[in-house]
Amino acid sequence: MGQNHSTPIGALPTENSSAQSVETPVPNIGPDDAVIAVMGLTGVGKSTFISHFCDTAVVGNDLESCTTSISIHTATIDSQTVYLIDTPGFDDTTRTDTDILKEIAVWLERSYDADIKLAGIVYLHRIQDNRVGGSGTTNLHMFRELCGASGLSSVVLATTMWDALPLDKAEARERELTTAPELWGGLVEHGCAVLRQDGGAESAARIVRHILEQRRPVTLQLQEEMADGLALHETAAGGVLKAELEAQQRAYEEKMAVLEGQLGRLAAELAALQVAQAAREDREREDREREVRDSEKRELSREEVIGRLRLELDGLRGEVESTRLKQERTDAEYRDFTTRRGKWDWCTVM
Ligand SMILES: Nc1nc2c(ncn2[C@@H]2O[C@H](COP(=O)(O)OP(=O)(O)OP(=O)(O)O)[C@@H](O)[C@H]2O)c(=O)[nH]1
Ligand SMILES: [Mg+2]
Repeated sequence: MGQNHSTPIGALPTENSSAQSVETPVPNIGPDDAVIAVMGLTGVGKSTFISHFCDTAVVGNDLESCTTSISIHTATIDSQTVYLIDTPGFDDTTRTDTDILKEIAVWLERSYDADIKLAGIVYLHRIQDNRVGGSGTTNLHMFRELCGASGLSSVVLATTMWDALPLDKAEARERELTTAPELWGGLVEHGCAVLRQDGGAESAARIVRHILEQRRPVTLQLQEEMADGLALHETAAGGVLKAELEAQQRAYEEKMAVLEGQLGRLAAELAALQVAQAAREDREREDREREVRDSEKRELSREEVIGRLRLELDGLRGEVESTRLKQERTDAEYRDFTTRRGKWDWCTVM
């Protein structure tokens, strides 16, 4: 493995490639050189795989998709020049699978036009992802259609991250992967080799050598379809993604209908609550008004009582006054009587 360099082709158009110029779509590849594409979901270790041969590959972290456009990395393996094509991973955190397939398809179309044949494809998969669900299944299906039946024999399915699992578990997952028809079983039947990327540069070299030894340059089904003038969405691989998108669209629409139903029910409940709230506020307002009226009434009756009491008091005062007058009169009469009695005493006849 000697002189290495990469040729980024970030300027590649993602649509209608023939209408745009591309700075350096592919290096000057000779008939004895080998071109190997490395594909798979995002984060499976594609750039890491290439970095075992060239220091030009940019490895990402576990959280975000790293490789955003196709780049070509040149390495010399067993005295042979090998061009390793790093591809953006499917199931990207920021781009759709259709967008990524477009980018790969444009590159494949251009290399086909330039009469460059792939020596093979390394399709990487993390061994801990034994359940290839959702986007993984779609990607696998799309990959199968991208290669076509004859292209599959030039594919190595390689599992990465063996250090992330105990060996017995990793081996059990590998068995499940390679035998389940909906996983790799069907691909293996069509001639895909299954190898382990479990030993860094050593196992990576083993995988590349396996492809080089096949000496079976391949034209992929997608390349043939596009050469026949099909648009990407009319190709089998594009059709898989289109069907997936349509299924997703239907699922979204169904979910939307359910959500809209829930929204309608909630809106009706809210309207009923608002009516009840308004009625309660009306009642409370009426209660408050009644209370004010009652208290006014109470105020009134208190004034009446006070007036009555005043009258009674006045009556009593009158009575007291007349009693006092009577008393004074009585006192005066008494005094008068006493005086007169004294006189009478004095006049008593002996
Ligand atoms: N433990 C372990 N980590 C690995 C292995 N291979 C890759 N990684 C780590 O996985 C992360 C993603 O690796 P990349 O090589 O960037 O993955 P990629 O497939 O190129 O990802 P995209 O460019 O986003 O499509 C990095 O942190 C790597 O260090 C492996 O075999 N074992
Ligand atoms: Mg990468």
